[in-house]
Amino acid sequence: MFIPMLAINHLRCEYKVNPIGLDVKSPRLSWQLQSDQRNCVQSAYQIQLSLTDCHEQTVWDSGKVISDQSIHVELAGWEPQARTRYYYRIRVWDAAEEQSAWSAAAFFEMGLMDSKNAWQADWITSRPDEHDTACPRLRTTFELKQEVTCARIYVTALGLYELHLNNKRVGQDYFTPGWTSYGKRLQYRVYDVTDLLQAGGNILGAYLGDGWYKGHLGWKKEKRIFGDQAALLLELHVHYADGTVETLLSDGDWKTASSAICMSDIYMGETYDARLETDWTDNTSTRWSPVDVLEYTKDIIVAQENVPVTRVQELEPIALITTPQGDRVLDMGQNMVGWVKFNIEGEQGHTVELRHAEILDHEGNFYTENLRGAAQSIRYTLKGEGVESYEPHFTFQGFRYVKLIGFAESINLDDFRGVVLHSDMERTSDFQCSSPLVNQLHHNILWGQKGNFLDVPTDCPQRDERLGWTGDAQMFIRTASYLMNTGPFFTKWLRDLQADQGEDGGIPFFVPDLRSSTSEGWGDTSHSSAAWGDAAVICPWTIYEMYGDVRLLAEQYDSMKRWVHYIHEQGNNPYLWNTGFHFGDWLGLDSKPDSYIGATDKDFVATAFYAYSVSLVRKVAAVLGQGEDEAYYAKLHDHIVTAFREEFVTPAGKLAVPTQTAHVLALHFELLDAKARQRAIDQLGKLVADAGNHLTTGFVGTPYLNPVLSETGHHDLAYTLLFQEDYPSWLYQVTKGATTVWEHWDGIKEDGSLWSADMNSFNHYAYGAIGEWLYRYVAGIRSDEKSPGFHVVHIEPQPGPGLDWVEASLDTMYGRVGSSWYRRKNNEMEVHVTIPANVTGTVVLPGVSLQTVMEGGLPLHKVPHLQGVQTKESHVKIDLGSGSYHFTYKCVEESEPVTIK
Ligand code: RAM
Repeated sequence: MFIPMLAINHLRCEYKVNPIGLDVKSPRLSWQLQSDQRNCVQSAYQIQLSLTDCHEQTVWDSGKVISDQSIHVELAGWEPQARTRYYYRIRVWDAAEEQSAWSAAAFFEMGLMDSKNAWQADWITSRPDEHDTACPRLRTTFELKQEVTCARIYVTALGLYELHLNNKRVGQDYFTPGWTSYGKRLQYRVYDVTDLLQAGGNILGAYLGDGWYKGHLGWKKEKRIFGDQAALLLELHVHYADGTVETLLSDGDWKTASSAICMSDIYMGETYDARLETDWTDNTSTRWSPVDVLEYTKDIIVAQENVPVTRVQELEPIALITTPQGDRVLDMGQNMVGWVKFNIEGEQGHTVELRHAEILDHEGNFYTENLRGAAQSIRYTLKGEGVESYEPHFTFQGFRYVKLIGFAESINLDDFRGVVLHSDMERTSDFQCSSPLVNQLHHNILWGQKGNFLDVPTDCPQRDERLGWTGDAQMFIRTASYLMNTGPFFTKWLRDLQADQGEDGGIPFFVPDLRSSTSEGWGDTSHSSAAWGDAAVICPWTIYEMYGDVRLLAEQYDSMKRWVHYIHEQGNNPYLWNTGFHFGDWLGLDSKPDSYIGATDKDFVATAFYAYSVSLVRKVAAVLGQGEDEAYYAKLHDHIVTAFREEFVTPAGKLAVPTQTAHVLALHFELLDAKARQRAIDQLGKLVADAGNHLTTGFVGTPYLNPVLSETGHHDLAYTLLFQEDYPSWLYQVTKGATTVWEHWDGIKEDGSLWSADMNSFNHYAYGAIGEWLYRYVAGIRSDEKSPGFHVVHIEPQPGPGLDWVEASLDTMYGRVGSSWYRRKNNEMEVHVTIPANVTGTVVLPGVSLQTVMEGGLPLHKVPHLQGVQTKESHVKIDLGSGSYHFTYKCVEESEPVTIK
């Protein structure tokens, strides 16, 4: 096949492939260059927009723009029209002025644009009745007058909706319109329904579910947190061949009826009576009554921001177990999030039930105590008409095991499938190494993300919690952003965080916040814990570093400033944070008995994060060109660091808080002077050694522990921690058969007993933050904050004891970065590196003398454009342009002197 030398592909608009329903004033385009040459950089680009995919009618042409920018390119100076689809194509020039062909056309389609004022439809609802948990149906019928060229539905709901047009489900997304801070922001979605319409009569209907809006939410057994009436808002715009447009609106003419979904609740599960199923067209056995029009604001409606939740994969059960207690239980082989779909045949009126659990207990029995108030139960009553297929609608379960109740004697595993649902983020990386246990850990981290990125980053997906805990999100965001493209996911969530931020700048414990609407409120201590509230700063900064998203920084800048200002105002010392409630080093192993809060002094944690957040806000000010702010935050940071040292470092330079987490934070956030820093480095090594080369850290210390050890000359110790298999360690749970990451280091104890059921999730991603270390240190793929989004990439593989090889890749916005290393016999190393086109970078080869480095079989100095430098640490640093490189060299023994060039 002929491959052109320079080509353009991977076209994205606002991170997305052909998005429909954008309400962005200047949409941003991203593309990737493909070249068979090394050192390919873009010198110019041209973008053309057209109303057709064959580009015969250009509506906007950027002309040739001299720029190397190929991600988030704003279509500046051009204004999109509402409800219009634009096709775009791109071509580029490289440094040698070689021109690519035009890319294939991609498109983006605008939404309502002025969503506040654009809605003509009414909110409609079914009359509340005593069957409050049942899911009503709403429907309308209409005639099409002539041939249709295209049709769109614009829709949202209070609660959740599932649309059907002419008896076919509309769209492939679930849990729509997603979970936002409902009182302040509600997303609408756009569907292209051209192909679902039919000539003549049509029927359009929706199921409404309680969802997060009015179902159970939070651990206080509360419901109706955001409202008590589910409702639908919908517009269908039909474009006819003669150029006219007809609009069908949700209004008082719609009809409502009950449905076969008798109960559906995020935590509780679903009750479905198939005997009550009727066709959308049925008028004989279904009693359709008029809907109510509901007065509810439309001012808060915004276009869909996140990628949708979809069915991402299906799992086959691996076994049917009969437990000692006699239960029949399916084993899905994986702790997963979604639901089970099944086929069943039986008598009319017979009810079966599926219960869901994450684990079996010590004796092998079905265990649900850790679910607390979440029933996770599916009940299905058969209609008795041959094989019936069923899956739930507005609920999801976190489970590996499924207890089957009321099913026939013989069970066929083929009748059951686990449907995995989560926000449909692009998978962006791979990591394999010579240790099967570490590979399983990586797998578990990935599944932690799958299970907990269902529209909102949640702490856990199974018990009566499933909330957007801010602390957990900031701990895991960098790992998450290696594993998948989280740009749109966090863009949406951060807008909710900003919406829920207090007037004083405080940040709720979880976002969306449940406080505002509850009767009792969530108490005084419901917001602004150190390391939790700092998500306001850490999350946008991480998205900036990983995807180069300056717009998000600009959008969140005010919120970040308000957060650090909030801290500044606490207590009577503006440079320390020593008041208020904090989760501290949550679940640290050095906690007092009966406490969840680790031993690290809470004021220490709070002040350390204060300093860190201010240091990031200073960087953001610099990126945004806010010079005065930058100077202000630099000064503020100096003051905090000084106060921190006075308070927490002895005059002799010893950290006054003697925990692993304290040392990790002080080092990672660079809070110490040179003398104290060295003491802290040494002391951290000692603290880990004193704990028998084990960690004692909780949620706050753990994410930074191995990165800090690797950065401070304790890299081998980081590997030692990684490879521990006994409690407490990452691999302990792997050896216990975990398929996701646990909330506690000892969720299941050595003797098989369990951590207290009141808080024992087996799918909590916080400790999965070690994933970042695997990519950033072990494989060594690092971004450069000065050229974010991996426009400059640094590859610094760091082999260590216990691994013979690693193969890793990361699909950045620019294309695939690869880093693999292999330890061969006789101290030989092989390092394979790939840098995508329009990216430059460096590779640092550890423990090597420059003279021995070969690339592609040639000594380095004979390879055109490659120059290595020997650094002090017996590393060789080589500047690289794009391309694939194959380095081989002989490792220098630690003791061997290296000549520095
Ligand atoms: C637990 C949550 C979460 C944590 C908070 C403090 O209930 O599961 O992980 O952030 O507590």
